[in-house]
Amino acid sequence: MERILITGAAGGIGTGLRRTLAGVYPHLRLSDIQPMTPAGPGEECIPADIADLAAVEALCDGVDGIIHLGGISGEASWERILEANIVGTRNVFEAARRQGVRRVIMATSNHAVGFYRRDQTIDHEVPVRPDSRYGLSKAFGEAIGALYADRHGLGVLCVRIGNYGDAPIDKRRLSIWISPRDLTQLMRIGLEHPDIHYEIVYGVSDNARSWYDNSNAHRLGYRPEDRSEPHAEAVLAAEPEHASDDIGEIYQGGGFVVDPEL
Ligand code: 15L
Repeated sequence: MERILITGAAGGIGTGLRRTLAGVYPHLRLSDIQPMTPAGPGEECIPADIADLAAVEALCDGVDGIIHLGGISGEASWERILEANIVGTRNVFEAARRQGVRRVIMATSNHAVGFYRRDQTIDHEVPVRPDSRYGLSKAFGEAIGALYADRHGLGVLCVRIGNYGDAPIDKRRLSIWISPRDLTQLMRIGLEHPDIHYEIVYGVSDNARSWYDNSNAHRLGYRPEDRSEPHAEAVLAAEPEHASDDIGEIYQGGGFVVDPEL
């Protein structure tokens, strides 16, 4: 793996990966529709809109692997989700195929399965239960990844990312938090593991309150180094009271299960 393309490089995860992947691969090609901080050593910045297939095809020229973070990272109108997350993700896979890219890491989300209840433990084989238009677009990303793996031989790792950050920020995130170094480890597995055809894993640290059976990630060699539990006391002390009929408290997706437009 010499040249890695990161879409959505200006976002929180993209910015973090620029730091933690620096020097790991000889060349990072960074792209976003939003302004990016200037390229450092081993980086190049190419602004692009992933809804533009020709632009994405040009981005994929000479690329060995893609970390696809681009698109909208939360709930939004159908029109915006369709363009950025459905058309954009289709363009990334199609451009990868045309340019002979070997690996694609699809940054999917806990919201692809956010309508599972918090009293359930789910693994990578459960049917998707999206909690939002956003979650549905991530389920689409997982499905198109399967199609391009099975039909065209791309190696695809779908990472259902929980909540990325330096520390868990609330009670729900104690269950789904992932630290920067743990997510970096998963990205490296996706790019470097010799036998990835099509896999789904959960992008979470070693959290005692996890809702996930992440054995598929462990099978691929994932050994998370961080845990949310040392943060639990402080996080829970700061958590506001929830109303007893708060539907977001029942489901893993939290507030995403309630449509803000209805
Ligand atoms: C996500 O998928 C979002 O991209 C992120 O912004 C958070 O909302 C996260 O899920 C979460 O569930 O905390």
